[in-house]
Amino acid sequence: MPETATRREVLERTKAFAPLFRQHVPELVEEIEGVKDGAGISFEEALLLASPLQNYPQGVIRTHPECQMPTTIYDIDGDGANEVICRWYRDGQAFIYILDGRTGSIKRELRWDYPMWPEPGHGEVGHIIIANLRGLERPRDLVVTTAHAGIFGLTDELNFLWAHGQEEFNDEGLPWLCHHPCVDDLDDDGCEEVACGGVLLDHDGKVLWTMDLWAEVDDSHVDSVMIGDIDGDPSNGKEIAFSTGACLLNAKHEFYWKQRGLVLHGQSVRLGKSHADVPGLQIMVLDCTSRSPDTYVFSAKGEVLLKLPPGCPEFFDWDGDGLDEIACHTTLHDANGRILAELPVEEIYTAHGYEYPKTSYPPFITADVIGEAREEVIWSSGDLILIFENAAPHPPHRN
Ligand SMILES: [Ca+2]
Ligand SMILES: [Ca+2]
Ligand SMILES: [Ca+2]
Ligand SMILES: [Ca+2]
Repeated sequence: MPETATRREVLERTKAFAPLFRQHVPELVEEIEGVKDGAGISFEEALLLASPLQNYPQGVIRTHPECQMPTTIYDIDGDGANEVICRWYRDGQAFIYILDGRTGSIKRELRWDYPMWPEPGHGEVGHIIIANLRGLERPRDLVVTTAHAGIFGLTDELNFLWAHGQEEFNDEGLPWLCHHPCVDDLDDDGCEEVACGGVLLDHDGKVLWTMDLWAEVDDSHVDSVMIGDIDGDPSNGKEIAFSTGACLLNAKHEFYWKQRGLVLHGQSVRLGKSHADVPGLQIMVLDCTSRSPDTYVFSAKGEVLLKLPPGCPEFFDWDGDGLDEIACHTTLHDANGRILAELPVEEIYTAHGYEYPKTSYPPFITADVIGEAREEVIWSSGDLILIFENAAPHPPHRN
């Protein structure tokens, strides 16, 4: 294969992951070594072969799970260029649109008659999530939520696979509401399930279970859900983290732990790897409703690893070492809570005559947008977008 600059760069970046693989998943390293020897390729090339990036090609941005706009960017038709998939309005009527990312022209549209909450233009709590409901070679489905009105599975051609309205669950007397659901394949059949708080939906929309959230977490709904092999033990499957009550459960809705005493109506549950020496992933939750609200980082066993002042939280790799730092609103922290940087977001917005985005949900995302392994912080309000990069000198390439 020709050694293009991009190929060299990709392989160079992959080298940074090799030590992490050796440290945290040695059993996979053995398999990768086998692939490497069998195929006569380098360790880094074999690592890339095994990478989930195969399903989500470079350049794909999956929308921030707590984004307040029902919008996402993804190459849903697989032609190599990203589409913008959004719920938007034409002459007062809502539509789901698939737009050409290069020109904004409409590729597909679906009239959307399901009620919104709150009213359009007033900070909708809704989502469009890329999913693989049909078990295709790559994700080509959508899960659309309207928060308090329903949840819907759609194909890439905007045909309905299934739909659930709130009434279906309310009739059972069980709350299901979830502002920010999450999709993942919990039973390893190649199709993704949808976790939306007190309900788990199978890929075909069938209700797998419901739970009484008042009984379990003393609340009407779970704002935010994330799924992953959080405890780092693949033998017991993937785990589900709830923001409300800050708790961890398995796919059979058996709870491992709850931190209800610390976190009441938690927001923005996030998963990351900030502590190299703590098994599994770390779980971050913003508690915004206690008398003394804080942001907590928990271990997969529910131990408090870090307590930070309240702020919309996100794990991200600010220094490019493969472990996460923490963005807590405009303050960036290391894994021990030390402040790395304060982003002058309000000052810049004010200086340019823009309103500073004060929302209870993250008005920023983090991503490697300049292509050098470290991740940037991107704030957006109106038509002003701010990208903050780490001002420290770029680290030398690692071997
Ligand atoms: Ca495309
Ligand atoms: Ca499945
Ligand atoms: Ca597990
Ligand atoms: Ca880092």
